[in-house]
Amino acid sequence: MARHLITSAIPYINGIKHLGNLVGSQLPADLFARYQRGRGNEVLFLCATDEHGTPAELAAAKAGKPVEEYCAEMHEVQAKIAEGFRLSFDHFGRSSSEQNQVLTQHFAGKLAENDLIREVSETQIYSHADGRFLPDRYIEGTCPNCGFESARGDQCDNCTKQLDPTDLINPYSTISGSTDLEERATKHLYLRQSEMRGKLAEWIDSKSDWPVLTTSIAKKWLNDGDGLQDRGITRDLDWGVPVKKGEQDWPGMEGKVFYVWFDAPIEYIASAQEWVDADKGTDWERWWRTDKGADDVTYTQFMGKDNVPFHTLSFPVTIFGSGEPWKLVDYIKSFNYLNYDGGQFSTSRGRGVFMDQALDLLPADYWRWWLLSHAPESSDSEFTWENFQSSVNKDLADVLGNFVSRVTKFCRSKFSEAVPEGAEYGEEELALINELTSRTRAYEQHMQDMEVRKSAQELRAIWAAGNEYLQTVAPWSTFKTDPDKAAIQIRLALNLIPFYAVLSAPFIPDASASLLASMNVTDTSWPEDVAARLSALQVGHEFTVPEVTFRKITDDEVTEWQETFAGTRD
Ligand code: B3M
Ligand code: ZN
Repeated sequence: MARHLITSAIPYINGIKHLGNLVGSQLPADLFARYQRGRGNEVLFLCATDEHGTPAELAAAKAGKPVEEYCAEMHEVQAKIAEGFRLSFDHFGRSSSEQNQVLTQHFAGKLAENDLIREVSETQIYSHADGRFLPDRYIEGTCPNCGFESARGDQCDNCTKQLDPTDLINPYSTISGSTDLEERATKHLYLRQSEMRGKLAEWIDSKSDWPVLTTSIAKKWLNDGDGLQDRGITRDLDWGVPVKKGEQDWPGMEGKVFYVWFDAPIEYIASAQEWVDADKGTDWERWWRTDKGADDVTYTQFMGKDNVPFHTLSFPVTIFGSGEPWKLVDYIKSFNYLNYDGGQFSTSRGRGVFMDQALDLLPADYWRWWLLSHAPESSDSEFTWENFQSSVNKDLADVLGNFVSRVTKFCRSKFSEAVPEGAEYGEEELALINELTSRTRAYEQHMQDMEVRKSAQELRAIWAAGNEYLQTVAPWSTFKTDPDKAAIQIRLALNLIPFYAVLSAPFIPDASASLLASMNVTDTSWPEDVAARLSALQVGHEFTVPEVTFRKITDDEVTEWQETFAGTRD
């Protein structure tokens, strides 16, 4: 049995995420986790909320709440929505946990011991209007790399370059908008990333099987003259992990916290500790320490492309630099952006569909199917309501849903709600079984390779093959002249339903469970032997005709939803 450690980028705590965020990390990670569990492998699937830094402070201030309280509430909100989308995390942790605090301070201590941290006296931006230092996201300005005019203090959204606030041209405070800023002296810790250039390059070069999107971004920043500059890892904020060297105080660093991007990836590890402390598991080191059993773990990370530099450069520096046997990522699956109807999703302008709103409109499976089958893998992709309507109506309602409904209703009306008696499968049946065997093997390969769109295409073809078979053999006509033969055709078609349910479970888990329940089937094991599975339902096996599996989306709904989500949410 293989062992898979799977993490999704941990979403910021400030507000509810949109569908573009979902499809860029959590959802494909869930697909892969469900698939690996389906294959009988051992899986630890972790996520968390990313609770530190200025975004959290700003959002709490806007909500008029103390930041601890705001984070605790928003964590519950995000956890509930994740459950609504059936994201099957083994644990959904919090980067503000005690476990992460201790571990973050531990890593900082090790890095200091290994001479990978230096103290720097530097100038930082002080805002007269706001009466405070302005760290990263409290400042915006023009990107020195690409000229983008609203680059944030820590990263340019346009070219993904990691920045320091003082790099920005024409900076202004995002709190007050003031440009009355002054550079003042203060002391900070820097991670000596540049020391690791050789080691990182060697590591990235050894990953020839990684998606080009991942390695091209990593190599770009690695080879770019200043892409791997030493990075400030402390901030003048109240909210965050207090700067310490292991358990010891760090002279001169009083009142400072670690930068959010330093502690956030460490939460991947801390989340496993939280999982044990919550009594959901027993041994987290077995997943994370190569000296304690994690050497046979395959670790896969899922994230949007803007997060790639932090996972291919900064976090590996923390891991390598600790000199301790932590499990290093084996595969990074990254995604481009999903756009919304001719533009970008915008959290601030409420443009596009947010996770809570989506679930108010339709059940999770509808969204899961569309998002995964249109995952922005090789390029950015776009959500439009027409495209969503057409995918749902064709793939889910016409192909899968209609197949199930026709077969079960026909059986009930001509035979009974049980598998009818009949002779052996004939040529047409065996041909379909052959086709499905080879398609299932192709599907498995795509799922294993995390080729999300190709997997969806193959699954759709598997559903369609059943429909085509039904269309060709036409049991409703056969029945008039040869009821025995119609019984065979229906028996195979009935067997296809639980087979489809098991194969489709990673994409549409709720529909899968309800199809299995209607078919009275409890065997959810993977169909290694397709032929055997397609004759598993015995003559006389009872079922009930399922409720409508997927309904169609109407033109009126499309019109209404287009208006509703054009950008008004406050
Ligand atoms: N919270 C950014 C994001 O949600 C950031 C990811 C952290 S992964 C350690 O896209
Ligand atoms: Zn830029």
